[in-house]
Amino acid sequence: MKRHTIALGGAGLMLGVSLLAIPAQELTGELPDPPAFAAQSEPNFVSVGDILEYKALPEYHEPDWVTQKYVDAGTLPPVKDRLPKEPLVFKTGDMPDGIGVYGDTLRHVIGGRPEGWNYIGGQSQGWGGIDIGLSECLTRTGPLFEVKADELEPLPNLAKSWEWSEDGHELTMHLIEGAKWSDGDPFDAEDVMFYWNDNVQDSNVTAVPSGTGTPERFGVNTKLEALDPYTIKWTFEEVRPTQYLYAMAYDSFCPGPSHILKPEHPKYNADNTYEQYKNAFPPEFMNMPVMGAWVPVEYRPDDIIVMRRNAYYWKVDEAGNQLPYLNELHYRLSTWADRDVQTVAGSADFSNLEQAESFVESLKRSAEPTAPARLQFGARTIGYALRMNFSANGWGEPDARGQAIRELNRDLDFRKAVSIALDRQRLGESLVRGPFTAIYPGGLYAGTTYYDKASTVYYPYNIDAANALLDGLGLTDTDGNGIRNLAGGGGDVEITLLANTDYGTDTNLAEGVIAQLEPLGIRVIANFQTGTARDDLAQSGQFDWTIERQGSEMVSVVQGTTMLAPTGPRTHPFHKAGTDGTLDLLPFEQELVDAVNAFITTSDNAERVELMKTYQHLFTENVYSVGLTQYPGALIVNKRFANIPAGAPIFMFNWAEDNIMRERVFVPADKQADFELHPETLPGAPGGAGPV
Ligand code: BQZ
Repeated sequence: MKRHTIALGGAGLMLGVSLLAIPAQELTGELPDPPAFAAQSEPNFVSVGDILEYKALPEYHEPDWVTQKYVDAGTLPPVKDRLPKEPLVFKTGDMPDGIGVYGDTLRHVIGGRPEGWNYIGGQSQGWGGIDIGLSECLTRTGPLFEVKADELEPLPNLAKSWEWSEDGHELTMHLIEGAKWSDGDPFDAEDVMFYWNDNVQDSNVTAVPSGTGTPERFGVNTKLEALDPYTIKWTFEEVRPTQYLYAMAYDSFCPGPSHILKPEHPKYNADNTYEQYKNAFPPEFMNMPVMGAWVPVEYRPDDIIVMRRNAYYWKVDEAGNQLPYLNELHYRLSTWADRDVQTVAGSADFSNLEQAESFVESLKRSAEPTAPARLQFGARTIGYALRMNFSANGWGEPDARGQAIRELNRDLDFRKAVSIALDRQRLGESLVRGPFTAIYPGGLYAGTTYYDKASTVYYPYNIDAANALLDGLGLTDTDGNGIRNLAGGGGDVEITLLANTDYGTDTNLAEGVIAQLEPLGIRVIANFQTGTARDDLAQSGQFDWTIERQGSEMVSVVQGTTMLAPTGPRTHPFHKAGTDGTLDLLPFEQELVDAVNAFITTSDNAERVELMKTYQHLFTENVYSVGLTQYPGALIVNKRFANIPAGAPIFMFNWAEDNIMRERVFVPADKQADFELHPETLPGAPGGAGPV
């Protein structure tokens, strides 16, 4: 690997070295291959039908204490009456350790904090698997990591089956029949339509905390209607856009309990504002009705959220045992780095090792024979990029300085200068040395399905050319203070860089970028915010640049596809519509949108491969975002747990909290620990103080 010379100090700028405009092709270079790094285990690839089916079983079972303390006491219906006509049945053949037993607790540690329980109204529960567990969605994609590549399609979930019309414009979906919310209220199309009509379609609501619940996520002018309580029908402009089945999974189509949300929604409650609707169920509100396997029964601020098994959960194993096997979940409210430390030490049970700075210590501790947890690295699916705000027509309402930066962000020579002023090798090594990090030029990740190296344009480190490009843009230091000025005698070039302080990696990379851009003579100012505040600023366009750990769209392409380009006014993470509702796309952005839309509407795989090559070339040649570094994550799980699928990645179509299918994870009887805080209890009534 060619060592980069240390960047010239500001002096390099003072020389006023204004090289002749360098032809674009001389700025490109050969992208180094990522260091060899083999994932430590591979999935056992299966078909969708090998994982689950929906069918009635001759008998059903539940933990003995549920029968004795609740059913026999007449406070809970018998388990067969709490289950749907045809429950979702997990097939034993796909369960690594087979049929499980009831008992024990899965102890998570998380770095987020709950805003409240109105997920579809835009509230975060603190991440780390809480919302993934609560929010069951029409389809499911997390477990697709183990599905054969040529049979890839979202798993059925709340939607148990679907069929396309002859002309491919209509998709009829059949919902599971007879499933109930954790308070016994029936789940049906009313919940689906409340989510679609009064959250996705209502622009006053940020549907789901990541903001992905936008109409265009499901196709422009797409319609959805309920034909009966268990049948819904989608109508698309495109022909057979199977892509949207991925959007019907987490996080963008997970209906909420309409029976308690609707009365708080301003459309049905004239006394409520949208803010009051969003905040109607604060973290203190217990036993929020969920479709997930566990229900929040205890919340202690900055300490813990405790969840107990949902007695109405609508999934079973092939022996008829109602899931989940685990009675209780904990979410210790700490930091993300502490999640790694506690899981490796054995005081917690699960972590996505995703901050490269923790790799060496975690590996060392996990290698000890007495280590309580097993650690397994997967593929390089964690990637960071510097993203620039491309909106010049008002998104985020920038001031004059911010507007000037937006204009610069839209200039390719400016983006190239920033890109080639960064030493990606050093940035990666600043996180962790060894074969982990790889130079990431932006776009789709190396090593993933649709990645094509030949279509990837790489602009290697070249500080002199970077300075020359900025000189060529007229950004010279006219007042001699060592900082370039905006063209035409403007003020200093000052750029704010938004980063998430919940993660050391995010701020470390931000600081590395700030330091490496000093020789360019532009002042980059850290705007470090905690998770929720950062997410809000990023989603509302209040940033110049952000350091971003990217989503699944850069890994799988099929998950979050519409986010790959500004395909709608509110779909793209760093280019949303301005105050007039329009998108001021640059020509290459329109070409990206066209490639993504064509990808969505074709089912011809060869065509899709070619479209993603076009996408990758456009994205990287135009430095749509400035790729920084890419590295693998590792799943750390306490050794007492069984049914952890081989090769489960921490992040691919979704996070590992979904991928490992926690509802069928168990602890063998002879390994069970006594961590339950509310043993032999069930969640109480909605709003109730705690378990009963
Ligand atoms: C995993 C994940 C499960 C969100 C969140 C958090 C938010 C983002 C992102 C990850 C956390 C963990 O990621 O880092 O390992 O457990 O929760 O949801 O970063 O701030 O907004 O997109 O998923």
